[in-house]
Amino acid sequence: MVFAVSDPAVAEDEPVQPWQYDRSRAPVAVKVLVAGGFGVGKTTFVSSVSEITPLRTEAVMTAASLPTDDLSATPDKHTTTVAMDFGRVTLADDLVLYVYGTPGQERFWFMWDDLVRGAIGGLVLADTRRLRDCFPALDYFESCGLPYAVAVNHFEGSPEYEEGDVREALGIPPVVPVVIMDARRRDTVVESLLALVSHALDATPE
Ligand SMILES: Nc1nc2c(ncn2[C@@H]2O[C@H](COP(=O)(O)OP(=O)(O)O)[C@@H](O)[C@H]2O)c(=O)[nH]1
Ligand SMILES: [Mg+2]
Repeated sequence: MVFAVSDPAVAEDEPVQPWQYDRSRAPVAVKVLVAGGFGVGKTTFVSSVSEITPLRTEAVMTAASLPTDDLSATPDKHTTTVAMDFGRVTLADDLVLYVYGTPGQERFWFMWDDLVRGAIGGLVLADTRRLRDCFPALDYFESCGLPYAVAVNHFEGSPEYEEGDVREALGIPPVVPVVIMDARRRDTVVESLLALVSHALDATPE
């Protein structure tokens, strides 16, 4: 993080003291949420993009969750997020994002009311094989009036739909961005976050 030194008389090799920081030039930090159904790629998304070692709260899934957690689309998944994922990404010199991945399963949704506090927007991840799994996240963001965008995470072997098809299937209004991305590829993850942030800024009253 770069803070400008306000006093030009300070020699470059002298350590910067707290009272010399020009806080008006410090980057703005904003919080965004990444939501969506179980196994849609939220933890992968946060890990791909974070500049810091992401905080994860993964717990190993046991036979006890078999009746409730549908693993048919993600057979290699052995852990699940029980609280949140957390990462940080610098989108521009003056903009830092704190990215919070929500837990996917219904039994952990009570966490969302805490996670949403102070967020400027939410990104809803969608898997085209299980589109209906993102309805709870869409409903939640709509009900609390939080600006959101939809990011389709394409898994190999899943049908490849155009943005317009996904928009229609989910009933997403034209003003809401819908992007196609791959949660494992940082460049596409950054593009989705940029789409969300610019939409959230447009939606924020002056
Ligand atoms: N093929 C493929 N696998 C993915 C992709 N994104 C995530 N995965 C895998 O899908 C599984 C579930 O991902 P995870 O990030 O844990 O989902 P979460 O439950 O939403 O946090 C993991 O085994 C990931 O490695 C993707 O874009 N393509
Ligand atoms: Mg997870």
